[in-house]
Amino acid sequence: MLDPRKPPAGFRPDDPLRALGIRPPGAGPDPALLARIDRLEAQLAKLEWLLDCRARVERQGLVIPRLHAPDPEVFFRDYWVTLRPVVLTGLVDHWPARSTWSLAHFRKLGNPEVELQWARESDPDFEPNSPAHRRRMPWQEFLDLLEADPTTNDFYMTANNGSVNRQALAPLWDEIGPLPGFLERNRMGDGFLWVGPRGTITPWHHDLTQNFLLQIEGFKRVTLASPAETLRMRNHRHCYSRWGQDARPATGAGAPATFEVTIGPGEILFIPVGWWHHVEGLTRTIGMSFTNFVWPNDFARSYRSNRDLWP
Ligand SMILES: O=C(O)CCC(=O)C(=O)O
Repeated sequence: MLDPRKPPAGFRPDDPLRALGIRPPGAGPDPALLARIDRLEAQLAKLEWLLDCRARVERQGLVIPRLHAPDPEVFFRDYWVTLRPVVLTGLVDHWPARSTWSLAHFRKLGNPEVELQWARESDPDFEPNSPAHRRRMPWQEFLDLLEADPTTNDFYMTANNGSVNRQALAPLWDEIGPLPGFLERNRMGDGFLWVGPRGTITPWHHDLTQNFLLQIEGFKRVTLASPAETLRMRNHRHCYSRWGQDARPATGAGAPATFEVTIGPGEILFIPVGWWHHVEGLTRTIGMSFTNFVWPNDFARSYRSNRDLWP
């Protein structure tokens, strides 16, 4: 019979601590834990080495070409599966939006309530904090702001406002597409609208999908850095970088190699998944982005790093 007042045979005073995985005082670090940390370090060093080999080769001469009206198969073979950025021209000239979209055309949509990003200049972390910067306003008021032609990063209609604006501005989606062989025709409604004044900045980040960034009006300068540069991108949290709003963040050994392209009306930049990018509006801009490719693009589902990463 077990006597509850006496310990069972073989009982050691530190047994409850062991059961909780706690080492008794004075026992020193757990050798199993040390071995695990050592293995993790070696695994991380292996991944770092593989990335660095890629970065070193890319620095020898990667270029971001411009390609006119390629066949989807050529784009797939040379860019989609090789994860190389490219500027595509001549693919969307047949879209009604290319000839109709302008502030004057937008005025004809009435005065629905739209959503934009607002008061960005007072917050250096406006992009990670984007939910707090949402603001609703009448469409015509937003167009007034754009027509005044300021140079500012304080307001911008972005993908973060997508769900509200897709409904509010639904007729615009009748004026885009199709892009057969590249984008799924029945999912063009998933596209995101980007409309802003000269001076908008989208700070350094990478997407969790492959992405087409399309310009309808105006010009954007996009600075890109390969995923192989991630260890130089100061990736402190989720998909963001401490290089933030600075397109040319550093020089010297710690600096990532960057590539600069400017896209204008009718041009599409293919931004492969994981490629870092920083985007600046050089003029007033109207654009869209798309992720509804005919090829599988659901990389976000397996992403596990939406949190703090490096200090
Ligand atoms: O056009 C912009 O300002 C940013 C676009 C972008 O970063 C994206 O589509 O991921």
